[in-house]
Amino acid sequence: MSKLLKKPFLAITVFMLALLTACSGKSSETTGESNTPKEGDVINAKIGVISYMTGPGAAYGEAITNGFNLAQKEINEKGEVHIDLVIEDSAGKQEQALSAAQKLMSDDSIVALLGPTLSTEMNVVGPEADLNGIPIMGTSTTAEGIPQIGEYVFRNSIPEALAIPAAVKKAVDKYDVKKVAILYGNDDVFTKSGFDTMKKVAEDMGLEITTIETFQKGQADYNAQLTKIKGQNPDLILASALYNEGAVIMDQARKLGINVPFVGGNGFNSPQVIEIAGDAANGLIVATPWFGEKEDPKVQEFNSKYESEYKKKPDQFAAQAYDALYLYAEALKNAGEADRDKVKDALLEIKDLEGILGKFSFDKDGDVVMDPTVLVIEGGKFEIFE
Ligand code: 1QQ
Repeated sequence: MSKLLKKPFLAITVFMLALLTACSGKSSETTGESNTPKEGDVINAKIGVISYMTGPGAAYGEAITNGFNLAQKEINEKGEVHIDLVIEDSAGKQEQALSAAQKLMSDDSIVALLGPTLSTEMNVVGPEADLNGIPIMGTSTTAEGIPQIGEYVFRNSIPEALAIPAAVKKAVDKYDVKKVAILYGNDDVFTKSGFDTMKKVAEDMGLEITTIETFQKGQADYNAQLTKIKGQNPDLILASALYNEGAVIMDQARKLGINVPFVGGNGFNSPQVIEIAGDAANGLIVATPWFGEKEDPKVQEFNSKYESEYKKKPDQFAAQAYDALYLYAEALKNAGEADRDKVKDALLEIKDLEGILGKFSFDKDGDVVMDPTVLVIEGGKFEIFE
């Protein structure tokens, strides 16, 4: 449903409640003071964060919370909006993400939520946030259908459906690809969604799919799948995986003598892939809104602040998180107060807000509109793929 349409039943409920209150002769408590903020007032807001901070994918959550913390510091220094962050760990698990979110949304002083990290988690947290009428913004959730969960659900990460076709098309052109093998995790919302897109793109481009292989989270041995793939001699491998499985897959593939390039989705776009797989990561192609080597002064300033604060280079996940907090700060300023509904409406009104990833606007569903850049790992680092 379009986020511009208010839920009609909500309006009816509010009307009925107002009527009941009037009939019972009770009036709601008033302080006699106007709630309208005065010019120059600082808007104080508490924002809840659900992040994958411990467990095998903790590097995603670490980068994400670093991005939030850096943006928070800058925003608070500017003095128009003062943001407090309440951060909860989800450990990448649905149940933990849901209980963290429930704890945060039951606190009326929390105006909005950021996260969770994985689409798998957002699939259970998003509906709950929507039901509770609290805006929630995923900064790394890229599976199909996330913002469509409800009118309060947003994301500032580009969907797999946009990133993967861009990467596959470039790889197919460059390497004159005719045959592809597909490998994906079948127990995760994001890796499954990436697979659906990969299959569709391959079919639309008339490529031969030699085989479709699956794996599960935490799997250590991919030799069975990779041996089968090797026997069919594809020109390119499409792999939909999070970094910890993805890096091991590339390592084992190279050890088996599979030297063709890989195309991965968002999960693969992490420095952790290089850290874990070393030279075996060379030849991995991904599409992303983030390229840290860009000459853009905003990007360079972000890089140097991030590096001096956290002693490492920022990645896509840190950059998306950083921009997301600025989106909320802008929405809070325009809303004029830390009110859940007003912030939700104000997010939709944002047009071309300049971030380090580019200009942000949300479409009617709450998805961002943005062009990805295609990168390849070469010589142990991400470079523009041409
Ligand atoms: C998702 C993703 C992951 C790569 C986030 C870390 O894109 O779960 O949607």
